[in-house]
Amino acid sequence: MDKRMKLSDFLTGSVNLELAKLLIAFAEGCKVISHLVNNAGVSDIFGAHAPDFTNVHGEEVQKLDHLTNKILHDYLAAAESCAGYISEETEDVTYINDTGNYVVAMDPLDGSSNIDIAAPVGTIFSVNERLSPIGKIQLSDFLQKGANAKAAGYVTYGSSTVLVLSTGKGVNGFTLSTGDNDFYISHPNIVIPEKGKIYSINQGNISKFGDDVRGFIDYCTAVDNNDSRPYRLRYIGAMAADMHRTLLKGGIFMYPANKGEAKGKLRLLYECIPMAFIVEQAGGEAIDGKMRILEIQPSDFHERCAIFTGSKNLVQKVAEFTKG
Ligand code: P6P
Repeated sequence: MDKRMKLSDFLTGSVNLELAKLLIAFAEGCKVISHLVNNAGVSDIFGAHAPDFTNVHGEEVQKLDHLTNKILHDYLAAAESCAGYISEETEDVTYINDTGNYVVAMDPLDGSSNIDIAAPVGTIFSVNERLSPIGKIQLSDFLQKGANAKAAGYVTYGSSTVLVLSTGKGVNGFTLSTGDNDFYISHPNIVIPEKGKIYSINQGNISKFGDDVRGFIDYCTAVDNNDSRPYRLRYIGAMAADMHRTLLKGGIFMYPANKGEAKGKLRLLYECIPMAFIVEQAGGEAIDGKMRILEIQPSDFHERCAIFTGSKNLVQKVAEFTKG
Protein backbone atom coordinates (compact mmCIF):
# COMPACT_ATOMS: atom_id res chain seq x y z
CA MET A 1 0.00 0.00 0.00
CA ASP A 2 1.51 3.34 -1.00
CA LYS A 3 2.12 5.49 2.09
CA ARG A 4 2.41 8.69 0.03
CA MET A 5 -0.31 11.32 0.40
CA LYS A 6 -3.11 11.17 -2.18
CA LEU A 7 -3.93 14.29 -4.22
CA SER A 8 -7.45 14.33 -2.80
CA ASP A 9 -6.17 14.34 0.80
CA PHE A 10 -3.58 17.00 -0.05
CA LEU A 11 -6.24 19.29 -1.54
CA THR A 12 -8.91 18.86 1.15
CA GLY A 13 -6.20 19.80 3.65
CA SER A 14 -4.98 22.88 1.83
CA VAL A 15 -7.79 24.72 -0.02
CA ASN A 16 -11.48 25.45 0.54
CA LEU A 17 -13.94 22.68 -0.24
CA GLU A 18 -15.31 24.23 -3.46
CA LEU A 19 -11.86 24.63 -5.01
CA ALA A 20 -10.81 21.18 -3.80
CA LYS A 21 -13.89 19.62 -5.44
CA LEU A 22 -13.11 21.36 -8.74
CA LEU A 23 -9.44 20.34 -8.77
CA ILE A 24 -10.19 16.76 -7.71
CA ALA A 25 -12.80 16.47 -10.47
CA PHE A 26 -10.38 17.95 -13.02
CA ALA A 27 -7.74 15.42 -11.95
CA GLU A 28 -10.27 12.60 -12.36
CA GLY A 29 -10.80 13.75 -15.94
CA CYS A 30 -7.04 13.73 -16.49
CA LYS A 31 -6.93 10.11 -15.29
CA VAL A 32 -9.34 9.21 -18.11
CA ILE A 33 -7.22 11.19 -20.59
CA SER A 34 -4.09 9.36 -19.42
CA HIS A 35 -5.75 6.02 -20.14
CA LEU A 36 -6.90 7.21 -23.59
CA VAL A 37 -3.44 8.54 -24.48
CA ASN A 38 -1.74 5.34 -23.35
CA ASN A 39 -4.09 3.24 -25.47
CA ALA A 40 -4.25 5.51 -28.53
CA GLY A 41 -2.64 2.91 -30.76
CA VAL A 42 -5.15 0.17 -30.01
CA SER A 43 -8.33 2.24 -30.11
CA ASP A 44 -9.74 4.18 -33.00
CA ILE A 45 -8.70 7.62 -31.74
CA PHE A 46 -5.72 8.46 -33.92
CA GLY A 47 -6.02 11.17 -36.50
CA ALA A 48 -8.42 13.98 -37.24
CA HIS A 49 -11.77 14.38 -35.49
CA ALA A 50 -13.48 14.71 -38.85
CA PRO A 51 -12.34 15.54 -42.40
CA ASP A 52 -11.48 19.27 -42.62
CA PHE A 53 -12.78 19.89 -39.05
CA THR A 54 -10.81 22.82 -37.66
CA ASN A 55 -10.91 24.63 -34.30
CA VAL A 56 -11.29 28.35 -33.62
CA HIS A 57 -7.68 28.85 -34.69
CA GLY A 58 -8.13 27.09 -38.00
CA GLU A 59 -6.05 24.14 -36.76
CA GLU A 60 -7.12 20.61 -37.65
CA VAL A 61 -8.72 19.03 -34.57
CA GLN A 62 -7.41 15.59 -33.63
CA LYS A 63 -10.01 13.08 -32.43
CA LEU A 64 -8.41 13.18 -29.00
CA ASP A 65 -8.56 17.00 -28.81
CA HIS A 66 -12.33 16.86 -29.15
CA LEU A 67 -12.75 13.88 -26.84
CA THR A 68 -10.54 15.26 -24.06
CA ASN A 69 -12.43 18.55 -24.06
CA LYS A 70 -15.70 16.62 -23.64
CA ILE A 71 -14.24 14.54 -20.80
CA LEU A 72 -13.04 17.57 -18.83
CA HIS A 73 -16.35 19.33 -19.51
CA ASP A 74 -18.26 16.43 -17.93
CA TYR A 75 -16.00 16.27 -14.85
CA LEU A 76 -16.12 20.05 -14.35
CA ALA A 77 -19.91 19.91 -14.63
CA ALA A 78 -20.03 17.18 -11.98
CA ALA A 79 -17.89 19.30 -9.61
CA GLU A 80 -20.70 21.92 -9.29
CA SER A 81 -18.20 24.62 -8.22
CA CYS A 82 -17.24 25.48 -11.82
CA ALA A 83 -19.35 28.29 -13.28
CA GLY A 84 -17.84 27.84 -16.73
CA TYR A 85 -14.67 27.48 -18.76
CA ILE A 86 -12.82 28.59 -21.84
CA SER A 87 -10.82 26.09 -23.84
CA GLU A 88 -8.44 26.00 -26.77
CA GLU A 89 -11.02 23.74 -28.39
CA THR A 90 -14.01 26.09 -28.06
CA GLU A 91 -14.47 29.61 -29.44
CA ASP A 92 -16.58 31.06 -26.63
CA VAL A 93 -17.33 30.56 -22.95
CA THR A 94 -18.95 27.26 -21.98
CA TYR A 95 -21.45 27.98 -19.21
CA ILE A 96 -21.82 25.22 -16.62
CA ASN A 97 -23.26 26.21 -13.23
CA ASP A 98 -24.36 29.79 -12.52
CA THR A 99 -23.88 29.25 -8.78
CA GLY A 100 -20.26 28.10 -9.14
CA ASN A 101 -17.58 30.38 -7.71
CA TYR A 102 -14.74 29.40 -10.06
CA VAL A 103 -13.91 29.60 -13.76
CA VAL A 104 -11.35 27.52 -15.67
CA ALA A 105 -9.11 28.22 -18.66
CA MET A 106 -7.72 25.03 -20.21
CA ASP A 107 -5.87 23.41 -23.05
CA PRO A 108 -7.28 19.89 -22.75
CA LEU A 109 -4.66 18.17 -24.88
CA ASP A 110 -1.62 20.27 -25.63
CA GLY A 111 0.81 19.01 -28.23
CA SER A 112 -1.68 16.46 -29.54
CA SER A 113 0.27 16.04 -32.78
CA ASN A 114 2.74 14.06 -30.63
CA ILE A 115 0.09 11.38 -30.03
CA ASP A 116 0.71 9.55 -33.32
CA ILE A 117 4.42 9.10 -32.47
CA ALA A 118 3.80 8.13 -28.81
CA ALA A 119 5.65 11.27 -27.64
CA PRO A 120 4.54 13.28 -24.56
CA VAL A 121 1.39 15.40 -24.57
CA GLY A 122 -0.19 17.48 -21.82
CA THR A 123 -3.17 19.20 -20.24
CA ILE A 124 -2.68 22.79 -19.05
CA PHE A 125 -5.12 24.78 -16.88
CA SER A 126 -5.68 27.69 -14.55
CA VAL A 127 -8.51 28.48 -12.13
CA ASN A 128 -9.84 31.93 -11.21
CA GLU A 129 -12.41 32.95 -8.63
CA ARG A 130 -15.31 34.73 -10.36
CA LEU A 131 -15.47 38.53 -9.97
CA SER A 132 -19.13 38.81 -10.98
CA PRO A 133 -22.00 38.14 -8.56
CA ILE A 134 -23.62 34.69 -8.56
CA GLY A 135 -25.47 34.17 -11.86
CA LYS A 136 -24.31 33.99 -15.45
CA ILE A 137 -20.56 34.48 -15.56
CA GLN A 138 -19.17 37.51 -17.39
CA LEU A 139 -16.29 37.66 -19.86
CA SER A 140 -14.35 39.69 -17.27
CA ASP A 141 -14.34 36.63 -14.99
CA PHE A 142 -11.89 35.04 -17.43
CA LEU A 143 -9.90 38.13 -18.45
CA GLN A 144 -8.03 38.42 -15.15
CA LYS A 145 -4.30 38.95 -14.75
CA GLY A 146 -2.45 35.71 -14.07
CA ALA A 147 -1.36 37.01 -10.67
CA ASN A 148 -5.01 36.66 -9.58
CA ALA A 149 -5.18 32.93 -10.30
CA LYS A 150 -6.31 30.70 -7.42
CA ALA A 151 -4.73 27.59 -8.92
CA ALA A 152 -2.80 26.53 -12.00
CA GLY A 153 -1.11 23.44 -13.25
CA TYR A 154 -0.41 20.94 -15.95
CA VAL A 155 -0.43 17.21 -16.49
CA THR A 156 2.33 15.68 -18.58
CA TYR A 157 1.38 12.31 -20.10
CA GLY A 158 4.85 10.88 -20.68
CA SER A 159 6.75 7.85 -19.44
CA SER A 160 4.57 8.45 -16.39
CA THR A 161 1.56 10.72 -15.85
CA VAL A 162 2.44 13.60 -13.53
CA LEU A 163 0.10 16.35 -12.35
CA VAL A 164 1.96 19.49 -11.23
CA LEU A 165 -0.16 21.94 -9.29
CA SER A 166 0.04 25.19 -7.36
CA THR A 167 -2.71 26.86 -5.33
CA GLY A 168 -0.45 29.78 -4.49
CA LYS A 169 1.45 28.03 -1.70
CA GLY A 170 4.33 26.45 -3.62
CA VAL A 171 4.35 23.70 -6.24
CA ASN A 172 3.76 19.97 -5.79
CA GLY A 173 3.82 17.06 -8.24
CA PHE A 174 1.58 13.97 -8.11
CA THR A 175 2.19 10.79 -10.09
CA LEU A 176 -0.67 8.61 -11.31
CA SER A 177 -0.21 5.10 -9.93
CA THR A 178 -0.97 2.41 -12.50
CA GLY A 179 -1.66 0.16 -9.52
CA ASP A 180 -4.78 1.79 -8.10
CA ASN A 181 -5.22 4.63 -10.64
CA ASP A 182 -4.83 7.35 -8.02
CA PHE A 183 -2.54 10.42 -7.89
CA TYR A 184 0.08 10.28 -5.11
CA ILE A 185 2.52 13.01 -4.13
CA SER A 186 5.83 12.27 -5.83
CA HIS A 187 7.46 15.72 -6.14
CA PRO A 188 6.81 17.66 -2.90
CA ASN A 189 7.71 21.38 -2.76
CA ILE A 190 9.27 21.70 -6.22
CA VAL A 191 11.87 24.48 -6.44
CA ILE A 192 13.34 25.24 -9.87
CA PRO A 193 17.19 25.26 -9.92
CA GLU A 194 18.26 28.93 -9.88
CA LYS A 195 21.01 28.34 -12.44
CA GLY A 196 19.96 26.50 -15.58
CA LYS A 197 22.12 24.91 -18.26
CA ILE A 198 19.45 23.82 -20.76
CA TYR A 199 17.72 26.02 -23.30
CA SER A 200 14.52 24.92 -25.00
CA ILE A 201 13.31 26.54 -28.24
CA ASN A 202 12.31 25.50 -31.75
CA GLN A 203 15.66 26.47 -33.23
CA GLY A 204 14.31 25.61 -36.67
CA ASN A 205 12.62 29.00 -36.55
CA ILE A 206 15.93 30.84 -36.04
CA SER A 207 15.62 32.75 -39.32
CA LYS A 208 12.30 34.19 -38.07
CA PHE A 209 13.68 35.37 -34.72
CA GLY A 210 14.78 38.93 -34.03
CA ASP A 211 18.41 39.85 -33.40
CA ASP A 212 17.68 39.85 -29.63
CA VAL A 213 16.64 36.19 -29.52
CA ARG A 214 19.38 35.16 -31.93
CA GLY A 215 21.85 36.99 -29.71
CA PHE A 216 20.71 34.99 -26.69
CA ILE A 217 20.93 31.73 -28.64
CA ASP A 218 24.50 32.68 -29.58
CA TYR A 219 25.15 33.26 -25.86
CA CYS A 220 23.76 29.81 -24.99
CA THR A 221 25.84 28.07 -27.68
CA ALA A 222 29.11 29.96 -27.10
CA VAL A 223 31.99 28.15 -25.34
CA ASP A 224 32.58 29.35 -21.77
CA ASN A 225 33.90 26.62 -19.48
CA ASN A 226 33.39 28.85 -16.42
CA ASP A 227 29.67 28.87 -17.13
CA SER A 228 29.20 25.32 -18.47
CA ARG A 229 28.47 26.72 -21.92
CA PRO A 230 27.51 25.68 -24.54
CA TYR A 231 24.21 24.81 -22.83
CA ARG A 232 22.27 21.76 -23.96
CA LEU A 233 19.32 22.19 -26.33
CA ARG A 234 16.25 20.11 -25.50
CA TYR A 235 12.89 20.53 -27.26
CA ILE A 236 10.01 18.00 -27.09
CA GLY A 237 7.41 20.09 -28.91
CA ALA A 238 4.86 19.71 -26.11
CA MET A 239 4.84 22.61 -23.66
CA ALA A 240 3.90 20.57 -20.58
CA ALA A 241 6.80 18.15 -21.15
CA ASP A 242 9.32 20.89 -21.93
CA MET A 243 8.15 22.84 -18.90
CA HIS A 244 8.28 19.77 -16.64
CA ARG A 245 11.92 19.23 -17.54
CA THR A 246 12.65 22.94 -17.07
CA LEU A 247 10.97 22.93 -13.65
CA LEU A 248 12.83 19.86 -12.37
CA LYS A 249 16.23 20.23 -14.09
CA GLY A 250 16.41 24.01 -14.52
CA GLY A 251 16.88 25.90 -17.77
CA ILE A 252 14.77 28.18 -19.94
CA PHE A 253 11.81 27.48 -22.23
CA MET A 254 11.16 30.01 -24.96
CA TYR A 255 8.52 30.59 -27.59
CA PRO A 256 9.35 34.08 -28.88
CA ALA A 257 7.35 36.23 -31.25
CA ASN A 258 8.76 36.14 -34.77
CA LYS A 259 10.58 39.22 -36.04
CA GLY A 260 8.09 41.98 -36.72
CA GLU A 261 5.25 40.19 -34.94
CA ALA A 262 3.82 41.36 -31.64
CA LYS A 263 3.10 37.98 -30.07
CA GLY A 264 4.19 34.37 -30.23
CA LYS A 265 2.27 31.17 -31.00
CA LEU A 266 1.30 30.14 -27.50
CA ARG A 267 -1.90 31.26 -25.79
CA LEU A 268 -1.84 33.62 -22.83
CA LEU A 269 -4.81 32.37 -20.79
CA TYR A 270 -4.45 28.59 -20.99
CA GLU A 271 -0.76 28.02 -21.74
CA CYS A 272 1.47 30.96 -20.70
CA ILE A 273 -0.31 32.12 -17.54
CA PRO A 274 -0.60 28.62 -16.00
CA MET A 275 3.07 27.90 -16.70
CA ALA A 276 4.17 31.35 -15.46
CA PHE A 277 2.17 30.85 -12.25
CA ILE A 278 3.79 27.46 -11.63
CA VAL A 279 7.33 28.67 -12.42
CA GLU A 280 7.07 31.75 -10.19
CA GLN A 281 5.66 29.66 -7.35
CA ALA A 282 8.70 27.39 -7.79
CA GLY A 283 11.11 30.36 -7.55
CA GLY A 284 11.65 31.01 -11.26
CA GLU A 285 10.58 33.85 -13.58
CA ALA A 286 8.35 34.25 -16.63
CA ILE A 287 8.31 37.20 -19.04
CA ASP A 288 6.98 37.91 -22.50
CA GLY A 289 10.30 39.54 -23.35
CA LYS A 290 9.31 42.91 -21.92
CA MET A 291 7.18 42.31 -18.83
CA ARG A 292 6.14 39.74 -16.23
CA ILE A 293 3.53 37.47 -17.80
CA LEU A 294 1.41 37.38 -14.65
CA GLU A 295 0.98 41.17 -14.91
CA ILE A 296 -0.34 41.16 -18.49
CA GLN A 297 -3.99 42.31 -18.67
CA PRO A 298 -5.73 39.81 -21.00
CA SER A 299 -8.12 41.31 -23.54
CA ASP A 300 -9.17 38.25 -25.54
CA PHE A 301 -9.76 34.60 -24.61
CA HIS A 302 -7.44 33.26 -27.28
CA GLU A 303 -4.82 35.97 -27.41
CA ARG A 304 -1.26 34.84 -27.96
CA CYS A 305 1.83 35.69 -25.96
CA ALA A 306 5.60 35.33 -26.28
CA ILE A 307 7.15 33.45 -23.37
CA PHE A 308 10.61 33.16 -21.81
CA THR A 309 10.41 31.20 -18.56
CA GLY A 310 12.47 29.06 -16.21
CA SER A 311 15.51 29.48 -13.98
CA LYS A 312 16.00 32.98 -12.66
CA ASN A 313 19.56 33.34 -14.01
CA LEU A 314 18.57 32.52 -17.57
CA VAL A 315 15.36 34.57 -17.68
CA GLN A 316 17.28 37.57 -16.33
CA LYS A 317 19.99 36.94 -18.93
CA VAL A 318 17.58 36.74 -21.86
CA ALA A 319 15.91 39.94 -20.60
CA GLU A 320 19.25 41.72 -21.17
CA PHE A 321 18.77 40.89 -24.86
CA THR A 322 15.00 41.32 -25.24
CA LYS A 323 14.62 44.49 -23.17
CA GLY A 324 17.50 46.08 -25.03
P1 P6P B 1 6.22 24.31 -32.67
C1 P6P B 1 2.01 22.31 -29.32
O1 P6P B 1 1.43 22.48 -30.60
C2 P6P B 1 2.30 23.68 -28.75
O2 P6P B 1 1.10 24.40 -28.58
C3 P6P B 1 3.08 23.59 -27.45
O3 P6P B 1 2.72 22.49 -26.67
C4 P6P B 1 4.51 23.50 -27.91
O4 P6P B 1 5.42 24.04 -26.96
C5 P6P B 1 4.50 24.33 -29.19
O5 P6P B 1 3.14 24.39 -29.65
C6 P6P B 1 5.31 23.68 -30.29
O6 P6P B 1 5.24 24.54 -31.42
O7 P6P B 1 5.96 25.50 -33.57
O8 P6P B 1 7.63 24.29 -32.14
O9 P6P B 1 5.83 22.97 -33.27
